[in-house]
Amino acid sequence: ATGACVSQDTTDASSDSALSGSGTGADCTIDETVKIGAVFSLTEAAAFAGTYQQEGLALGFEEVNAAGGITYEVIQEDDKTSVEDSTAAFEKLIDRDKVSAIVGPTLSGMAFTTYTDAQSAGVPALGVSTTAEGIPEIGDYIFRASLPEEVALAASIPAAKEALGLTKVAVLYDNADEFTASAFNTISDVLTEEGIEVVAEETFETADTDFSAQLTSVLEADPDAVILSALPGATVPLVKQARELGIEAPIVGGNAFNSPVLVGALETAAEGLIVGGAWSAASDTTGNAEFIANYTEKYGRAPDQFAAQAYTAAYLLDQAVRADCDANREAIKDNLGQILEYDSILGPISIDENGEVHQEPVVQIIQDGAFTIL
Ligand code: 1QQ
Repeated sequence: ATGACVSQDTTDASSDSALSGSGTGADCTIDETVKIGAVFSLTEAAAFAGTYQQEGLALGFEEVNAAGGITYEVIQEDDKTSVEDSTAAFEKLIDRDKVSAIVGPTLSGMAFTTYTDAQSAGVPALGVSTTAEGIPEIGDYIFRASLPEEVALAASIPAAKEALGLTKVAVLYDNADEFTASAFNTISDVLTEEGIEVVAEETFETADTDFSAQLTSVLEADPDAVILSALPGATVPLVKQARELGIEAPIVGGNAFNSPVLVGALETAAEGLIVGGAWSAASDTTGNAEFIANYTEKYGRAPDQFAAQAYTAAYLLDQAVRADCDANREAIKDNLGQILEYDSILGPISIDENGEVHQEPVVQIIQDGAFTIL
C-alpha cells in the first residue's frame, strides 16, 4: 500500500501493512518511515510556547531514532496561533501526509476544533500543552501528556495559601480564551474548597492592553493575592500595570506562567509570581539534567516546560508504537491509552484509557528572576 498511487485513499496509516513491523519493544523493527505530524504555534501570540515545543519534540525523536529499529519523521506545521490555520494543518497532515499520529496543537482554543476533526478521521492526537477541561473527553483518539490546568491550580493555590497565609483574593481572568475561561472554573472551585474569600472578580479579553478599570477595583478590594488566569500576551501588560498602580499583592497563576519568555518580558514585575505547572528545571526527575544539557547544547537556550512536555511526547508515542510494533493509527490509539508509570523527565507519568495524563504538579515561585520550587 505504499506505491505511487495518490488518487485513492488507500495509503493512510490506519491500515498500512508496511507500518506493522516485527518484534516488540526494543526489538521492534519497522521498515517504513513512521510519519508523525506536529502542529504548534510557531508564530504569533502562542509562539512563546510553540517554538519550544518544536525543539523539544525534535530532540525527543532524534533520541528515539538513535535507539534504532524505527525511524520517525516529524512533519512540522505552524498554526500561527489561529483556529483556521490549525484546522488546515490537521487536515493536511491527516489527508495528504497520512501521518500515524499528531502532536499538538499549542492552545486548547484550537484543540476543541482540531481534535474533533482528528477524532472523526480516526487519527490519534496527543496534546502537550492543551490543559483545559474536557480535552480528552473529545474522543477515544484524543490524549494528552499535558498536566490539566485543574491539577496545576489545585496545587498552586493551596501552596500559595500556606506560604502566604491567604484569606481573601482577587480573581482576574480572560473570558475570551477557552483555556483561561476553563481555568476560572477551577479557580472558583479551589477557592471555595480552601475557604478563601473572593473580594474582587474581573474579566478581560485576550487582546486587551489596558487593564486600568479592572486593576482599580482590585486595588480598592485590597486582596492578599491576585489569582490570574491569562495567556502571556495579556499577562505582561496586566502585571506591569498592576505594579505601577501600587498593587503589591503576590500574583498566582497556572501553567501559562511557567515560561522563561514570560518572566523575561515581565522583568522585575515577575518577582514573587507563583506558578503551578508540569515541569521544573530544578526537579530531580529521571533524565532531567541530561535533557537540559542536551537541549541547551543543541538550541543555545535552556528548555522550558513546553519543550519538556513535547520531548516526553516523542517517548510516549514510541512506546505506543513499540507495544505491538505497529505504527498504524488504530494500534497507536489502543496503546497510548495504556501507558503505565513511565519514568519521564516530568516525573512518573501515565496515560489512562480515557486519554488523560496522570503526573505530579510542581509549584514554583519566581525569585531573583529564576524559578524556584515553592
Ligand atoms: C492551553 C494552555 C496554554 C497556556 C498553552 C501555551 O495551557 O491553551 O491549554
